[in-house]
Amino acid sequence: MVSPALVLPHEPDERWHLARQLGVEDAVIHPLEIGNGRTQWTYDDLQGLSNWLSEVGLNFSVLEGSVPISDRVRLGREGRDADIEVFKQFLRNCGEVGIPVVCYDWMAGVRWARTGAHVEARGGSYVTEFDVDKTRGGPETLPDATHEDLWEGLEYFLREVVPVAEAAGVKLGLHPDDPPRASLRDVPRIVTSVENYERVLDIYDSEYNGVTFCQGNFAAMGADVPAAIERFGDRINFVHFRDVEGDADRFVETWHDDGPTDMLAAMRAYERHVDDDVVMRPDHVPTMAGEDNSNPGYHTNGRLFAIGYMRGLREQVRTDG
Ligand SMILES: [Mn+2]
Repeated sequence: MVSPALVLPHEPDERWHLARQLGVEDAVIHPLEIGNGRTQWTYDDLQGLSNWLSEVGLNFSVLEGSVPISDRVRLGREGRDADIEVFKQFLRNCGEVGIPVVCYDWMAGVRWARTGAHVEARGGSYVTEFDVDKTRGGPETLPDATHEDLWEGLEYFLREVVPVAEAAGVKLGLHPDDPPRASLRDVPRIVTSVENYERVLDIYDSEYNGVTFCQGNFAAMGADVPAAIERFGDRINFVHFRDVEGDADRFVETWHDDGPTDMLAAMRAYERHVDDDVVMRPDHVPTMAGEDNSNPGYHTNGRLFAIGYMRGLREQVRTDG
């Protein structure tokens, strides 16, 4: 059984109340900046936000933005131990506040990438696209990074931090590289296939070393989505519900009810194989009429639609038994 959740701002506004009106109780906090240019959470920030959320009946269920992992940690470079200590203290703080899941990623240098954000979809709504032929240039800050650097960095990181996560009671969910390509703009990537996830899970065998199942990325990998959900099962700690049309070279995002993946079969797989306390949020929704597309994928109306659709799918799965 999975619960629909929403990305909410880290300060209260009407979206907190829209969530409650939709019957959503689980908040996913995903800011890129906490305020005044700061990007790192203190214990007081986290506790204050948790108190604020609980006042309106929301759980602080997942933290996925401003998670302190540096590229020197990801690439195993000089100085990583000091940065890993920062992450360990961050995990302990999350545990003290009672945040059960932290979502992180292993994308060095180039973050999630799209080559277009004004692709027309149903009724003149906008979705994003990726086309590898439209990507240009490499970042200047990552000379000579290799796949092996990333693997070694991730292995070292997980051996250091998973015991701390276990002690703190905070589960980790590794988000796929988006798009899931072996390299992007000359920077290597490793979180790009079901097989590579198996390797990640084997590095440290613990439910605290888990997956953020960002469904659209698994679709872009060419994976059988329901089969992958069953395969990872109780190692899935968080879900991003979305779909794409295409593959890792070229895709467009779709409305949740209008993509190629069998979303009912996916929901059935989550209900059967994933732990009860896992939350699922809509990811990358279409921009709808009246919205300015200044933050593609993250406007409000498409999320309201997605939550209704997710709840309907879940009800169908439960009715089918
Ligand atoms: Mn995602």
